[in-house]
Amino acid sequence: MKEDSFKTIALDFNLLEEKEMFERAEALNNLLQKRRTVRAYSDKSVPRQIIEQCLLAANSAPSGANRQPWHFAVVSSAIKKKEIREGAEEEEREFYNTRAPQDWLKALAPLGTNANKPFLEKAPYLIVIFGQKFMTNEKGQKLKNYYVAESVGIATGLLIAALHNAGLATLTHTPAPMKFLNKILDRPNTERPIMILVVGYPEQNAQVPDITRKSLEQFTSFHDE
Ligand code: IYR
Repeated sequence: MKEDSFKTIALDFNLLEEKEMFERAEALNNLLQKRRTVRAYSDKSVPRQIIEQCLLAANSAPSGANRQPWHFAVVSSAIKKKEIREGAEEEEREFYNTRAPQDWLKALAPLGTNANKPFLEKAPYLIVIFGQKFMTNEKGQKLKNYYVAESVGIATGLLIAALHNAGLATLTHTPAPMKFLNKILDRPNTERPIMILVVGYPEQNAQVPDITRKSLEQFTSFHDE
């Protein structure tokens, strides 16, 4: 990664016909419309090379000052997954029994979630995503990163899309607080856990909540003049 000298190379860009542009846009939309958050996983294993390709796709995300301020801890160890489940369920019990305000519990009711998180042990992979507030350069100097939450959010979105495209199901899980993840995965204090991405195949006949997505008119406005 170049630090402070500005150098350019020719952009690799293919200009497409508008018909093909629309077809591609529509095809990706159709693919992503089929993505659903899955909470019931099979324990069938997933080849690591597939996960690696999806991680490389995620790492193409734009980031503040190109610092790529993320770390993806890919967990398949049964022992570590159990520790993560225990840590998460402890926080979730607190959340559901004490911390969560009534309106929040009401908003979650249609999703049918509770403090029990068996998928954290059953799914073949947990990808724990950390944001790096600081990085160390080649000279060992500590540099502040920028737009960390935004950058990690974009990278995570690309990862979810890449995994879905590869034929895998995912679940974003965010027990709070998540500091227990630094300890289990031996990550430094300058890194903040952002979320756990559960990755695997859905259980046979998996059910998902019957939810709808907003229409284009509901979530966009076009400003043409
Ligand atoms: N972290 C909890 C609660 C939860 C919160 C939201 I916002 C969700 O969309 C779903 C769940 C849990 O995972 O159960």
